[in-house]
Amino acid sequence: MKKQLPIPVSLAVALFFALGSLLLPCAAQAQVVSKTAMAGAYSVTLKVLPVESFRGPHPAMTRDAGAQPNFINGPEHPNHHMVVFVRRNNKPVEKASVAISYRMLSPHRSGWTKLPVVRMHVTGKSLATTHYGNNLRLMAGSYEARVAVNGSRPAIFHFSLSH
Ligand SMILES: [Cu+2]
Repeated sequence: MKKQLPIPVSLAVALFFALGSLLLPCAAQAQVVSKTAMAGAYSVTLKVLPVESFRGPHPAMTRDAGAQPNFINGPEHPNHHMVVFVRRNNKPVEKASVAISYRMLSPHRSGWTKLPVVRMHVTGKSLATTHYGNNLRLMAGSYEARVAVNGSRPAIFHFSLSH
């Protein structure tokens, strides 16, 4: 019987690269918003990241206080992790009362939504990684977010998501 291995292998390699080039733009778009603004005396860095896990064998996030997380596969089907890192005098603030609200500006304007704010840190890291926010579902569009810390004047952010 004739050996036909070389052709299927080269086909598989070609397919691998063809699929890879299809998947690559998606991976490159694992889009991250990171913006910093002042809320009174506090420096606030807003990040909008891919959704994060709070439970399961290797949760990325450890909840310390505040609201309950919107779990992956929960009723909201969250697709993003919107959080703020708070600093004062260039030091992370590990305990603060943080209020986050947001609205879509386009493609259509929505009312303000309050994000239930979880205080969390990165699992396995120190409390210096403390941040505040939650998983949530956001569609593509442009948004405004307001973040107040310990009753400060809010920091105001604008950001866009392509997916
Ligand atoms: Cu987090």
